[in-house]
Order: sequence, then structure tokens, then C-alpha cells
Amino acid sequence: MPLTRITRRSALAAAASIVGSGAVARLAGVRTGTAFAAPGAAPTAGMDMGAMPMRSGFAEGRTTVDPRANGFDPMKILRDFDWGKTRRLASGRVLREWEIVAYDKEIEVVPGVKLTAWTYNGRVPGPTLRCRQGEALRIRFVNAGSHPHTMHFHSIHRDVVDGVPGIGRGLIDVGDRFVYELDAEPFGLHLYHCHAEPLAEHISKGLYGMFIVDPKHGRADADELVMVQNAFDSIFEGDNNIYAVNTVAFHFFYHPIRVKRDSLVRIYLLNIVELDPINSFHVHGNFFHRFPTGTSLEPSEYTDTIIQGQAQRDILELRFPYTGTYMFHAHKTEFAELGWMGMFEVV
Ligand SMILES: [Cu+2]
Repeated sequence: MPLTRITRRSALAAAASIVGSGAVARLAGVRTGTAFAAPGAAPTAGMDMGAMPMRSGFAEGRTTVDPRANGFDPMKILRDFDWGKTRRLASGRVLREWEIVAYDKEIEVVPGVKLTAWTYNGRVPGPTLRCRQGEALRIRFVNAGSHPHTMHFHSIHRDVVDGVPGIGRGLIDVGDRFVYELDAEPFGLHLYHCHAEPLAEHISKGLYGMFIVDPKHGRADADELVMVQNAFDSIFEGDNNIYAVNTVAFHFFYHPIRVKRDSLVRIYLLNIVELDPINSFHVHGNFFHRFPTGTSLEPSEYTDTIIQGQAQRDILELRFPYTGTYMFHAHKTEFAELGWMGMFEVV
């Protein structure tokens, strides 16, 4: 096991040159900067997470990838909800429709590290599909990729639209299309992903997205944020070596998420990471209410750290009482070191 860990860590180090200056500049701007050690200093108690990006640094001195080259921006994905197109059926019920195209695309997941992803609509994660409980949903799926794929929804539906090989239409071949029809049930925070075999490969290459079913009467107004925890195996060793929220490692560390003091912030948090048994989320200087799977309007817990297995998801609600800069990251130190960390900037 120690050998594996060394391999994974040295993978990112090898992909990235030791620059660090960007990270140092970033950290210098942190109000609580005294909590962090000087570059190159050994970590000491109380500054565990802060020093790590300084040690890794990135290729070409860049601290982020070009969203135009990738075709998507982790920051925009945060607040990007795809409501599709609606029309009213003769019954009076709302029909909501989307078109989803699967295709291969090269993406950069950390500066200097590119890989060929399998995407829904050219982005990883795929679009955040959002609807209201009770609606009729129609997803027009086109496979323009290089392998047979499917769309498998976590929802209550008939087997023939389950998107699983051998049941109903099953695999959708390259160049083929299929229309998935399901009901928006139950309300909550769900997901969709490809269910072709080998499953781990189809998921880890990028075929997943969030699926939000709002309760009939909605939820309180809030600054809503989509966070899909994902990971990549960029050197094909059967193990992840890059971790992120919304695909680009360290993105929200270098580009803090700006939120307003005392305002309600609602985080839609999903863990889709393959190859690791668990993931976790921790926020600094605050606590949040946890709504597991978003299927109840009553929170189950008031905490600052949660654990999620794959496909587990939670709605988290919090307000920041103080302005300032607050980290959030996986409380799985290895993942945080390999990219899963970010900052809230409370104004
Ligand atoms: Cu697939």
C-alpha cells in the first residue's frame, strides 16, 4: 500500500513542475495567511491543508486550465442548471425535454494534464438536469461517442428505461439514439450516469451528471451551488491520481467561490468517484444542515464534515456569519493534496 501511495503522489508531481509561486501569491492574499507556513516548509500541526498546493505547483506556472479550451468552466458549472424545454400535455401535466449527446473530448483536468474524456454534451460533469416533482421527463439521447453507452437515472422508473445492458433497449450503439421517458420522482438530489460495461471505465471517463428533482413547492431561495466530486486516473494505472470538484483540480482554491455573508447557501453535493471507497466534504469556520439525498425537507444532521460513498449525495445548507476566506476540502488528506480543495470568499 505505501508503494501505491508514493506512485499516486509522484504522478501528479511528475506531471507538474515545481513552480509554486502562483500558489504562494494566492495564499498571501488569504486573510488568515499567518496560518500557513512559508513555501517549502514542512507541514506543522494547524496548517495541514494550506501548504499542499504550494508543494505541488503546476506546469507552465499556470494555476488553472483554460475554460475555453475545455468548453466548460468549473465556476460556471457551480450555478448552471439545465431546465430543458417544457410544454403542457393535454392532461395538463408538464412535459420537460432535453437532448443529450455523448461524445469523446480531450479535457485538461489540471494544468498540463490532458486526457480523453467520454462526455455528455461535451462537459464533465454532464449538464445538471433540473425539474419539478411530478413532471413527465423525456431525454433524447444520441451516442456520438466511440463506444456503446447508456443513460441510467437514479429515480423511480420502469426497467425498460433503466439504461442497463440487456434490459429494454439496453446499450445504445455508436451512431444510435434512444429516448428515455420517466417521471420526476422522487424529489431530491439524484444523478445519472452511463451503465455500460466495464462500469468503472465508463463512469471514470466522465459520463455522469447531477439530476435534481425539486419538491412541488420548491425550496427557500438560496445561492445554489453544484459540486460534483470526481477523480481521474491520468496515467492508467487503475488508480486515481487527480481529485476535484467539478473536474479541475484545485480550481476553487485559486478561484474562490464568492458568497454573501448571512445569505443562505445551498450546496448540491454528489460523489461520483470510482476506484475509491469513500469521499468526504469539510468546510472551515462553519457548520451546515445535511439533507441526505435531498428527499426530506428536514435535515438529519448539523455538522461540518460528511462522508459519501459513490453515488451518495446530500444537500447542504449553511450561512456564513463572518466575512473572510474559508477552505473547503475532502477530509481525506490524500484527496485534498491531489486537488480536492477550494475556498469560499465571504463578502
Ligand atoms: Cu458508457
